[in-house]
This record gives sequence, C-alpha cells and structure tokens, in this order.
Amino acid sequence: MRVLNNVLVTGGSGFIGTNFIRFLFNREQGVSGDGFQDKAPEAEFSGRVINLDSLSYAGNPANLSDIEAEYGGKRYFFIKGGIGDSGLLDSLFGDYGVDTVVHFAAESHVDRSILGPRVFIETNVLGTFNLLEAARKHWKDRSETRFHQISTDEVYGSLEESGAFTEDTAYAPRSPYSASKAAGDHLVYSYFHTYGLPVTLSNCSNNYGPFQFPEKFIPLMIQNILEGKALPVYGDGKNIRDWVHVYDHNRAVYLVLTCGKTGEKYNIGGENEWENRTLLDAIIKTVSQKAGREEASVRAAITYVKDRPGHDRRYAINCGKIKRELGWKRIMNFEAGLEQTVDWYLANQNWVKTIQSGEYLRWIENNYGSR
Ligand code: NAD
Ligand code: TDX
Repeated sequence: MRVLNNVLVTGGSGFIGTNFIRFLFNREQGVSGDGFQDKAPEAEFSGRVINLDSLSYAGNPANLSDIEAEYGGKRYFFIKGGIGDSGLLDSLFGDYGVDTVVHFAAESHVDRSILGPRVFIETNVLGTFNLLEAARKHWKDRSETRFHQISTDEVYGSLEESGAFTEDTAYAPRSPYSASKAAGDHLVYSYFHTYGLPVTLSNCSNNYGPFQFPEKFIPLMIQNILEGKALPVYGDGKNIRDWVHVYDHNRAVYLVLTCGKTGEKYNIGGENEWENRTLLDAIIKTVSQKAGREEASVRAAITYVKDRPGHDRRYAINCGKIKRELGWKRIMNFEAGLEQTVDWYLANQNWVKTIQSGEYLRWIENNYGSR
C-alpha cells in the first residue's frame, strides 16, 4: 500500500476536490442511514496537502476554511494559481517535494462547454499537459510517485437502453467538455507508455453531495424549488444518468492512489441509474417534505425546455474491476445520500446566496435571462 506524503491536489476548492481534502482530514458531514460508517482514513493519512486552485467561478476557498484554520501552513497549503502556469508548477513540485498528484482541476460543466469551449481546451487539455510535464521533469530520479487523473464516464459517449461502460470501452466523446477530458486522459496514458510516468486514471459517473456548484442538476433543482422558480428539464426528461455520492467517489480515488496499479484505469459508479424526470420527482418529494412546500405546486413548476445540443442519452458504469481488484464498494444508499444533500443545502443557504450574487448571476442572466 502506497503512503501519501506530499499530495498536490489540483482544483481542491471545487466540488469533488473540496470533499476529497475534507475526506483526507476526516471532515465528513455526518449522515443517518448506512453512509459514512467505515473508518475515515485520518489515521492513515499523515501527509501534507497542497491545494492548487485558480478559483474560477466554481472554486470557493471558504469550503475549506476549517481545514485552513486547523492545518494551514502545517499540513495544508492553499495556493491560488492555475495549472496553465508552468513556472508555478515547477516551484510547487520543488518546494513541497510533491510525490502525488490528484488532478481534479477542470472546467466541468457540459452546458458551458457548448457556450464557450475554448477554456475547456485550455484547462482540461493544455493544463493537464503542463502538469504532466512538471511531473515528468521533477520525478525523473524519484520512485514512489503517482499521477492520478480524475476523469468521467462521459468520455465513453452515449448508451442506448442497455449495456454499461467498461474500462475497455473505446472513447467516443460527444461534447466539447467530454472531448477535452478524453484528450487529457490520452495525454496521461501517453506519458505512462512513453516516459514511464506512474499514472492511474479513474472514470466516474455523476456525483452528488455537499458543495456542488448550483448549476448542476441536483443542486440546481433543490435551489429552484426553495426559491419557487421553474424547474427546467431538458428535452423529454428521459435521459439517464448514474449517480454516485461524492464520498463514495473519493473513497474510490483514495483506494486507487494507495492500492491501484500504475498504467491502469478504474471505473467508478453508483449502479444507480435514474431518468432525469424520475430523479426530479424524488428531489421534489424530499425538498417539499423538508422545507414544508406543497408538493403539487412544486411539481407544477416543472418546465420542459429545449434540449441540450448533442445531449447524451444514457450513461451506465460497470465498476466490477475496482470492486474485484481493490475491494471497493459503494456504501452510500441513494435515498440517505439525497436526504443528506438536501439537508446540507438547506443548512447552507448563505453559501449558495454568496455564489448566486457574484459572477454566476451575471452568467445566468447573460445566457438564460432570468432563470
Ligand atoms: P468543479 O467545477 O466544481 O471544480 C473545478 C475546480 O477546478 C474549481 O475549484 C476551479 O476553480 C478549479 N480550476 C478550474 N480551472 C483551473 C485551472 N486552470 N487551474 C487550477 N484550478 C482550476 O468540478 P467538480 O465537479 O469538482 O469536478 C472535478 C473533477 O472531476 C473534474 O476533472 C471533472 O471532470 C471530474 N468529474 C466530475 C464529475 C461530476 O459529476 N461533477 C463526475 C466525474 C468526473
Ligand atoms: O437544468 C438542467 N436540466 C436538465 O435536464 C441541467 C443543468 C441538466 N439537465 C440534465 C442534463 C443531464 O442529462 O440533467 C442531467 C445532468 O446534467 P448535469 O448536472 O449538467 O450533469 P452532466 O451533464 O451529466 O455531467 C456531470 O456528470 C459527469 C458533470 O457536470 C460532469 O463534470 C461529469 O463529468
């Protein structure tokens, strides 16, 4: 089992990166039901985290203020900067003796990639390239290093009613977002084969949980219900996604980092497929109950809108390999996880309001009018 010492987490102030760092420092939000009952890795992780984040619209350093207060300057170091800055990467690898990279930083929203793809290429392709180059340079004479690429199921393309993506499914990305992630993944592999860089990759399905930016389906719907706004469903609402709690995703990433084999990729998923319209029903039920809204009037706000161009119909993940080879299994039950997520958004309306009052509001107004 690999020990993590000096871990460079890119994009640690976004949704999944925040949860990953909180996971390393054992700062999970509790949940009733069957979640969060296995031992967090605090005892095992005694290393340092260097969080490199450019604080794009999606990055929020307040997510980690408690970690900063307790570990800042000792075991936690926040660096505001971009993965496009090769000079900065050079000094971070040198100054902190980085031995592990967990590469979350990305432009992550499909709709934005349709409206403005350039930054997706800059961050997800060129940024990944810069990071690989820094690792190649600094790890030439080092052993026990690891570069982990966080990828997505979207690189595999779109499924019809049956089947599931395996690690052998050929990449067939269909949006600028997924194409940029696929390009990043190919570069990561090429550094393994060409330079022997010790890499691993994981391809995960849709995450949900605390700290997700409210442009994504689940938090957007929770928030719009609370604010009495329309609930925009793309197309016929029958597109299918597989949902996994961010905690289960991060447990899997930790396993791959410590026990995974270099040059290998691992699929991660919740084995939990939902049609968007059915998932929205479940969200409506949970939020209405918890926030004291009348379910029928919330339901009346469902609005079928123009479909997302190139909208992938269905994703499904076969995660047999990580279960079999690394002993991972999902521990969050979806109903309990959704409840925990709704509770978190209800308890953190200030977090949402702060986001809504800034750049995000201007972006929504420019692209969607008053939605
Ligand atoms: P997010 O948009 O919430 O966070 C991305 C973070 O990256 C932000 O903190 C942002 O400030 C930072 N960032 C952006 N550009 C940067 C740059 N040039 N340099 C440094 N930092 C930069 O995204 P997320 O949902 O947390 O996704 C994290 C990773 O997981 C991404 O690589 C994404 O492709 C992948 N992924 C996400 C999901 C999902 O459902 N959210 C599923 C599978 C894979
Ligand atoms: O308002 C909406 N209405 C709607 O019907 C939004 C925002 C989405 N949708 C649909 C589109 C998708 O079928 O809901 C589904 C989920 O949409 P998103 O939350 O935008 O996620 P998705 O496009 O599936 O991508 C997510 O999962 C894979 C993440 O954003 C990616 O970063 C990750 O790689």
